[in-house]
Amino acid sequence: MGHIKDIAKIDGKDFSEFTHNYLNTATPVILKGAISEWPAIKNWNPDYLTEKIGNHTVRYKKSETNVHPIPQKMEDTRPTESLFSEYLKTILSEDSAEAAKYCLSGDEAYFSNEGVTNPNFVSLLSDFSIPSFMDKNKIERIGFWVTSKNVSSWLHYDGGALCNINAQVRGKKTVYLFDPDESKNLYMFLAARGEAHHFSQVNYLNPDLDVFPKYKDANYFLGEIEAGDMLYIPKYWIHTFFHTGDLNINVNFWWKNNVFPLNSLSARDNFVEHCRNAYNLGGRTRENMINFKKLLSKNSTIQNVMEKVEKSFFLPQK
Ligand SMILES: O=C(O)CCC(=O)C(=O)O
Ligand SMILES: [Fe+2]
Repeated sequence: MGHIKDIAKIDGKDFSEFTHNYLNTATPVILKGAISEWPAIKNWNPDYLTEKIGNHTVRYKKSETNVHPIPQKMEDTRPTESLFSEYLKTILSEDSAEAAKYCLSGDEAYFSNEGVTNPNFVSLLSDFSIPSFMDKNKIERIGFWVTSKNVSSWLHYDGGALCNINAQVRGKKTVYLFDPDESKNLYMFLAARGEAHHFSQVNYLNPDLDVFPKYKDANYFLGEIEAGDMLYIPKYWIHTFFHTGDLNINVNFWWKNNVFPLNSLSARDNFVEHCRNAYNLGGRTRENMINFKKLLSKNSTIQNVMEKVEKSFFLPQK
C-alpha cells in the first residue's frame, strides 16, 4: 500500500485555527468535539427520531452489498422508499448483513437543498446549527445520513466543486481521504464514457490489483470520527467512510467557498464542463448530463478526443 498518514485533529471549538490553517489551505482535519453542544447529540435516539419523523416517507439506497452505491450498477439502481420508522426498524434488525445493504444518505435525504427547507425534517432543525465559519448563503445542501454497522460508501469525490463538513451526531466512522492528485492511482471512471466520473473503479475493500495495479501506490489519510466531531473534506478530495457504530447518524454541509485549489480533478471537471458548454449542454441538470452522454455515444470522434485528454493530462496512470 502507499503511504498512510493520520488526518490532523484539532480542538473543534477553535474556529480561528481551523479557518487559518485548514479551511483556507484546503487541508482536511477533524474538529474534535465541535458539535458536542448540539441538542441532537443527546436527542437523536431511535424513539425520538421515530416520534419526530417516523411517519414521513424517506428515500434510500438498497444495494446488493454493504457498499453504496455500486457505480457500475448506478443506472439500474433506483432509490427505494418507505416510512422513516420502517427504515429504522429494518436497519436495527437482528440480521446485520442485511441491514448493511441499506443506506439513507445525504444524496437522498436532506434538511435543505439550494436554500429550500425539506418540510419532512423541520422538526429536527432546532437540534443542530450551521457552523459559524460557513456563509449561509453559500450552502448548497444539508444532508442527513442514517445507517447501521458495516455500511461503507464507494470511493468518490463530491460533485459541484463543493467543500464538505461532515458532522458525526451518533456512532462512529473510519474515514479514508485521498488528495485529488492521487487520482493518478485510483482509476476514476471516465467522463468521456459518460460514466460515474466522480467514482473510482476500485473497490477499496477488495481491490483487484491485477486490474488496478497502481492502487497499491495510492497514499491516503486515515482517521476516525465519533459523536461530537466534525470532519472537513476540502473540495475534490476523494473519500470513503466505513461505518462502525451500531447506529450512525450524520449531518453534512456541502458549501461553496472561495478557496480554489488547482489540481488534476478540478482541471478535469472544468474541461468536461467546457466540452458540455460547447454543445450547449452546460449546467448540471440531469437532462443535460443524459443528453451529453447520448451525444458522446453517437460521436466516437468527440468521445475519443475527450478520453485522450482526460487520460493524458488529468488521470495519467503510468
Ligand atoms: O458516510 C459516508 O459513508 C460518506 C460520506 C460522504 O461521502 C460525504 O459526506 O460526502
Ligand atoms: Fe462524499
